[in-house]
This record gives sequence, C-alpha cells and structure tokens, in this order.
Amino acid sequence: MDKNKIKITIGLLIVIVGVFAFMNRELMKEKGYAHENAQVILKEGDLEVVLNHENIINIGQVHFTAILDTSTTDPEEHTYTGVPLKKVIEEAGLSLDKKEIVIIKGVDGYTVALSIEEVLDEENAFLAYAVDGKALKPKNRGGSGPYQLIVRKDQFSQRWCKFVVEIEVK
Ligand SMILES: Nc1nc2c(c(=O)[nH]1)N[C@H]1C(S)=C(S)[C@@H](COP(=O)(O)O)O[C@H]1N2
Ligand SMILES: [Mo]
Repeated sequence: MDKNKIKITIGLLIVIVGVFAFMNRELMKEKGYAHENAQVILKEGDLEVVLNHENIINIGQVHFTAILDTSTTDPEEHTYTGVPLKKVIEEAGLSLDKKEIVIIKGVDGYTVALSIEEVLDEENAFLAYAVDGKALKPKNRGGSGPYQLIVRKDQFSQRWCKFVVEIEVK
C-alpha cells in the first residue's frame, strides 16, 4: 500500500470512530435526560413513547413486599411502592401480543430480559419508585431509582434493574 492509501484509510477510520462516538453520546444524552427527569422510554419496533412520573403514578400505585438479597446484605423484606410492569407497557399503548421478551435497561447500560409470562404475572414484575415509604433516589444521589425493576419471584436481585430508563417489547 502506498503512503496516500494508508493516510486515507487512517483518516476514514478516525471519521468512523468519531461518528460512532457522537451517536453513542446522543444516545447517552437521551437516557441521561430520561433518568434525570424521572422518565421512562418505551419501545416497540420504531415506536417510542415517553412516560413521565405523573403518567406512571396515574396507573395506580400498589404496595407490595419483596425480599432484597444482594452480595453485600442478608435477605431482608422491604415494602415497595410502584406499578405492575404490564400496566406500564399498556399505559404506553404498546402491545404484548405475539411478543417474546421485554428488555429493561438502566442508565448505566445494565440490561435485564423478562419473558412475556413473567411480565403478564402482575404479582411478579413491578416498576417501583419507593421503598419503605421513601422515594427511590436517582443514581447520582446514591439511590437505585428513580425507577427500579422488582422481580419478586427472583430469589436473588441480579435482575432487579436499578435506574430504569428504557423498556422495550420484542
Ligand atoms: N442498573 C443496574 N442494576 C443492577 C445492577 C447494576 O450494576 N446496574 N446490578 C445487579 C446486581 S448483580 C445486584 S446483586 C443487585 C444489587 O446490586 P447492589 O448491591 O450493587 O445494589 O442489583 C442488580 N441491578
Ligand atoms: Mo450481584
């Protein structure tokens, strides 16, 4: 390869990396915005619906207990406040018909998948916004919120996605 070709190749690579970095930054901005404003982005194919805190509260809050068990704590029962995940999806006008999974993402990129059966179980999968009567704080204030996925029937809390910003049905 002559020097010019090498230069052009390197130049192209720099542009490509730059474009991806920019796209990623735009993506992070969108999720960061949702996180800071207590919004959740719901997706189904090309359709995107944003729910804010008022929309989520209007679904009708429920109180439920769940056992929190992390690597650093012993199992403890807590009372959470939130809404069944299924109702959040319905509130956004999305359909679970003929879908296979629901993918939940945190602002830190943490991703959890639930089967449709798990989502349809209104005693199992919840989007919580308070624990023991206190609002879940966002990440920068040391909390696990403003929204956290609670999967009551999971013995360990790996799938309890903190800082939820996106819910996609597939
Ligand atoms: N967004 C997000 N949610 C998450 C995680 C994470 O890194 N990011 N870690 C998971 C794991 S492995 C556990 S055990 C629980 C509790 O994690 P913590 O003890 O760090 O709060 O949160 C789960 N949810
Ligand atoms: Mo963990």
